[in-house]
Amino acid sequence: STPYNHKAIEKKWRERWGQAPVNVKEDENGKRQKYYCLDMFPYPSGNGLHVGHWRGYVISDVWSRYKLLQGYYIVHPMGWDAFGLPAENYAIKMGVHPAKSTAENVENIKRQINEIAALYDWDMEVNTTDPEFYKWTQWIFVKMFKEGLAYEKEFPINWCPSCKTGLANEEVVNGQCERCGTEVTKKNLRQWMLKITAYAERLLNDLDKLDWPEKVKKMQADWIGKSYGAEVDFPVDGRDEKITVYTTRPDTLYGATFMVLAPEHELAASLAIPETKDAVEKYIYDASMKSNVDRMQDKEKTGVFTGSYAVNPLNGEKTPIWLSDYVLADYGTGAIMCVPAHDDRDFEFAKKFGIPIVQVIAKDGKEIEHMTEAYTEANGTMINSGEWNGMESAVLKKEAPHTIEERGIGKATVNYKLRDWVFSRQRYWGEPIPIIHCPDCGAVPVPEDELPLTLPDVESYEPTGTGESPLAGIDEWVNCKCPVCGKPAKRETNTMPQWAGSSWYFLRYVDNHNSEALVSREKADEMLPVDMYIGGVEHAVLHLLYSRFYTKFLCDIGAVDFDEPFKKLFNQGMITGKNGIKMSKSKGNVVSPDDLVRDYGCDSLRMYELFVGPPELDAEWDDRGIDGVNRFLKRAWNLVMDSRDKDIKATREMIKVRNKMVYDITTRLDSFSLNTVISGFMEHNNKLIDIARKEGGVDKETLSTLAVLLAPFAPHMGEELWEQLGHEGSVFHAGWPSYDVDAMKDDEVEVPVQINGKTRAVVTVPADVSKEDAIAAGKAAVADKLTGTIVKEIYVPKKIINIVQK
Ligand code: ANZ
Ligand code: ZN
Repeated sequence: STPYNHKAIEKKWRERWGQAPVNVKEDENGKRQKYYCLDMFPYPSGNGLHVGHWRGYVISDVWSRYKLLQGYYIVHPMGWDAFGLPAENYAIKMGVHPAKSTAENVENIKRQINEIAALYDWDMEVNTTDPEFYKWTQWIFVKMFKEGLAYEKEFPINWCPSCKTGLANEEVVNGQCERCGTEVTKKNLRQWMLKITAYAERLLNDLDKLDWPEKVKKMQADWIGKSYGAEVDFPVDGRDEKITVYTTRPDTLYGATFMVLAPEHELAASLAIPETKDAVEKYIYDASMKSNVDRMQDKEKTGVFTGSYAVNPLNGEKTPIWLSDYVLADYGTGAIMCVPAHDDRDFEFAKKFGIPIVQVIAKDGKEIEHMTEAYTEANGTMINSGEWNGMESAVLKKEAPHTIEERGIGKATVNYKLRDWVFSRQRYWGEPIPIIHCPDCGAVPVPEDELPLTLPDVESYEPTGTGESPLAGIDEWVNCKCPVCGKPAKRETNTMPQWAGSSWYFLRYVDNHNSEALVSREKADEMLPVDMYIGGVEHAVLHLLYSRFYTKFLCDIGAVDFDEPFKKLFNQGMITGKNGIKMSKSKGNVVSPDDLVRDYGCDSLRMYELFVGPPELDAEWDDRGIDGVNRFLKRAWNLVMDSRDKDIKATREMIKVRNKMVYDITTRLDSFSLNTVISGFMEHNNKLIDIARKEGGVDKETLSTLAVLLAPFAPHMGEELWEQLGHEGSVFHAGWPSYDVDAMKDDEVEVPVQINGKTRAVVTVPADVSKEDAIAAGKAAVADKLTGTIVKEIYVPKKIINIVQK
């Protein structure tokens, strides 16, 4: 029969699908329910796709086609996250307008993505740099401004000296710029901020609603970082001011032997006395040059004594006030009470500067004689703590905030680690922030009906490094009229961060040409929210948190009526080059899909992308493995082609393998164990080949079932086999097969059990039972008659069990 010819088959089906798409909203059973399967949309870089990029797209397409076969209508769009640095850097180097290079890259990558044969609906395409798209990115900003959620603030922010732009906290990874890896510094700049902290509690609580990997939920919960504690007021000795500290451990108040203020604390400089003035001022200046991450890292503690004292409000003792950069200005109150006996950082600081250490919690009530490290557990009995002595610290930890409130020396608090989002960038290639600065009216939003505020052309894309974007150099753009009072005013020249468009793009796909609304209610009701989101884990606290925030905001202003964007999330691992090294052009280890598609076909590459390893883990790429997958497809092809015209009647064994195969593929697919789906196919296919050898072929229903099961993975092959087996229409309308658990059971046989040649009992065992198991079953059935010494045990498969005893 004809050998498997991937080129001919794949070409044929691409053309057919072009004429009669398989993803239909309605079929003979009526309207289909929607299923929205979303990929994290790519950045259209000039480097093109490698086999690593294929992985996520293949996973999402397999899932979409599986849902299609289950009877859903699939919403499966694709688009471009195209603002950002790479296009801008290219413009700086080559002098090509980012819009032009972006358009070229989009065209190229689109062609490459189409090689995957995924079900994308290109009518839904969006591009974040399209003014018709970013009109709505700007509209959301204006709405946030009107709700008081977008505001201006001047403070020292994270600054990348290489990208010459400010960064959000989420973009600083291990002290380095998430984009370029340069050490992040600080810069005092006027910023646009988004008040994501207003949503902290909801962002935390609603994690419970989500069918997401626990790991990602935990990362978000930790990033939001809710803690309970207290703010306690310490009067400054001999002055009118008081210092409010934030503590999660008010139970340790009696152990507070000193205080530390962040160098930026408003009282910091004024607490100096003449003898300490110079040292204090120098310390404050030095700290202003360091980044938060540097300050938090486990380096040797530095600090300076101010010369002033505060009074512990519980025991009236005087505690020295220090400055140190391990206390952050923008967390809590920027001032802490230090309990060296029970906090590692305070312990280290006290040791270094010779400050007394007073233990207040004792395990088993015993005080430690020589403390070599802080006792950081919150369990034990209170000591050295006045009226609290003898209490269980765990109990006190809960009660202390309220006690403090009752005594009027502070208040119970809830605190979050989450900070407001630094939302302005001093770069060219981004959405202009639609704000006008008027000398009389202040910051005024661009009227909604004048959006989009388009990004003007500039002569130099080069970041200025002055803290202003290149837009600041275009006078005719900057100078404008105040929309409120009509007086001369100036445009905001900062642009939005890379994340602005990606925080809501998934809403726009379903109504991408709407000029009246971000998305119409009808379209939103019909197709949103996202049922399954597939992408890399690296966005856990960036994009995935920002999108949840945007969706909640849009829900609050009535633009959509759900407040979580992604019901289910799957994070695929990375495909790496040899030795686990990330694939990249600069490392020279990129494997292009083109040759593999040419030599083995799209179907083989799709299946091999899944076969390389558990989809949630990183996997090392090895070209050679694709051969095995290709061989499997050839064997499946030959099996079907050899049996197809023979009209074989189904045997019990064929029915058993068929049901077991449906069961294995379905349950493994449902649990996203995609690599074992592929090995399952190989295994069952081999069984069918063995049966075909014995029986002259395999029945048509079993072969048809194989074609349907294969279709999500190898769609061309699935369609072709389905047609070769004589079926009308697309395999994707065949319905996903079901299985019968009873039919999967092994056959059983009744076997007589003999002792010394005489039948004493009959046992029922699986037809393919092992010798050991058969004899064990036989012996159990005649146990009361086995009185002698057993000298021989015989099992003739399916016929007889014979025990010889003396
Ligand atoms: C006294 C104390 C005793 C503390 C003890 C801890 C252990 P989380 O859980 O992360 O919120 N802290 C407060 N503000 C700070 C700032 N701006 N910079 C650096 N550290 C700060 O941590 C809260 C604890 O971190 C607070 O509780 C405070 O130290 C410190 F045995 O107060 B604790
Ligand atoms: Zn004005």
